[in-house]
Amino acid sequence: MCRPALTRLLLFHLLLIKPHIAKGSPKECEEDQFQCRNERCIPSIWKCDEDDDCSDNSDEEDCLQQVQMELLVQVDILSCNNV
Ligand SMILES: [Ca+2]
Repeated sequence: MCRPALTRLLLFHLLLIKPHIAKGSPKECEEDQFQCRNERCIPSIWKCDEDDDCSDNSDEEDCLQQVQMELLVQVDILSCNNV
């Protein structure tokens, strides 16, 4: 069965459970910096560059979420095309 609506609902939930992506905590870091989970500050451009700049890999973890969401969209498309 092709259920793209269900997949979109799933994507919506994924966005809801990761609210800190858009929060951009200005606590200690500059505006153009990303704050790691260990409170370290790195330049935003170091985020999602497949290199562990935070030493706890938190600058790369949000990227995995994006990849997962892109995969879900692809599965959505593929499952509809293959029916
Ligand atoms: Ca990085």
